[in-house]
Amino acid sequence: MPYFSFFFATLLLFNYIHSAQCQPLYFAGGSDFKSYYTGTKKLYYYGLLNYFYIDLNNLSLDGNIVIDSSKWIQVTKNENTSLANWPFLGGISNDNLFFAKSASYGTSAEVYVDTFDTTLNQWKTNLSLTGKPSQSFLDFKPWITDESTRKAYSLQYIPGIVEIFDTVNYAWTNSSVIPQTYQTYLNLFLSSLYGPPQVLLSSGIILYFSSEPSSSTTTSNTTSMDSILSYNIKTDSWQLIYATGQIPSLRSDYTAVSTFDGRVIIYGGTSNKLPANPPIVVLNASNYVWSVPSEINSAGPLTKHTSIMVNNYMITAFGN
Ligand SMILES: *[C@@H]1O[C@H](CO)[C@@H](O)[C@H](O)[C@H]1NC(C)=O
Ligand SMILES: *[C@@H]1O[C@H](CO)[C@@H](O)[C@H](O)[C@H]1NC(C)=O
Ligand SMILES: *[C@@H]1O[C@H](CO)[C@@H](O)[C@H](O)[C@H]1NC(C)=O
Ligand SMILES: *[C@@H]1O[C@H](CO)[C@@H](O)[C@H](O)[C@H]1NC(C)=O
Ligand SMILES: *[C@@H]1O[C@H](CO)[C@@H](O)[C@H](O)[C@H]1NC(C)=O
Ligand SMILES: CC(=O)N[C@H]1CO[C@H](CO)[C@@H](O)[C@@H]1O
Repeated sequence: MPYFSFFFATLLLFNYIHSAQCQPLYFAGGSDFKSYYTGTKKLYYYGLLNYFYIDLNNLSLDGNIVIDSSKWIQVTKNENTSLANWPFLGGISNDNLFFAKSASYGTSAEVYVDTFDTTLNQWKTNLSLTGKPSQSFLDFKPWITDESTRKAYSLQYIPGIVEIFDTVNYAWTNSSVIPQTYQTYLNLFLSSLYGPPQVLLSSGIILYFSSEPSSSTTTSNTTSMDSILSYNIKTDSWQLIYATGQIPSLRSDYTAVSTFDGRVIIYGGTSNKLPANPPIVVLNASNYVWSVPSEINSAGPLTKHTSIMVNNYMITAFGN
């Protein structure tokens, strides 16, 4: 399958600063960095201690390139901005990053949202919001944005709903509750503290991928990624999808991205304390068949990294 090399190129970001820093234990797990590709062709990396971007307007991605920290353009954090672990993209031009934070866990009484406008380089703190998220909103759970409606989605374990934030009107809503019959699977999709890895397909379906339990106290009956929880943002409905083909083993700390031609690439992670093998597996999102591509210039295993699609390239950075 030589076509695959077209879709997969690794952009190595050598990180001189980050490795010298010690992240607080609290935030261990998952990738310390999240990546965002804005409507203005800037690639943002957000970590709790480091926030910068790379301007891709003048950068050719054809071929493996190394971008050292001299090409990182640092963003100044606002002292009053919340340290949200998982920002999300949004705004009219999809060039704003949003930071939703709850003042104390397990209550929605004080959830506030800050935003950074990447075009104006401007922070706005404590936006005025309509509505609020559900009772047990956990602000470190992943978000995914629909760049056509500018709404962002975050799956929450309790009560088993998706919180929806309209990034133009600053309004909270929520999905229907996951049907009782799928509740037993919820553990599997949310057993990784910082998960689940997720993609939004152009059809409006969010796929949530299962993860290996991150602690020994959680057990799962499944050892493969054959079942995929899906939420349709257009019909507000849930479905459990059974995938076939070369089903990958259950893993943790991997990344999932969707390509423009309807495939999902999962990459890296850890399985049973070893590098997940094979490191790259592709899901055809039309028929839900997994396959293992043959790679050219394999990037090898990686875990706790961040990946994002930029045009036809999956750009992976950080991790170990
Ligand atoms: C892109 O490259 C052109 C020509 O080299 C230069 O004039 C321009 O300032 C660059 N833009 C950015 C954003 O670096
Ligand atoms: C942070 O908040 C304080 C108190 O409201 C204010 O004086 C200060 O200007 C704010 N800093 C920034 C960078 O907005
Ligand atoms: C946000 O603003 C509200 C009032 O609009 C205020 O009660 C609350 O304390 C503010 N929160 C933060 C974290 O600044
Ligand atoms: C997992 O296995 C246990 C014990 O074998 C069983 O009680 C439980 O119902 C199973 N869970 C699922 C989701 O199949
Ligand atoms: C994905 O599945 C669809 C529907 O079965 C099929 O038409 C298409 O060829 C498949 N794509 C690849 C790359 O195998
Ligand atoms: C858990 C929760 O907050 N559920 C809410 C979801 O939104 C509907 C209205 O659309 C509310 O009635 C629910 O209470």
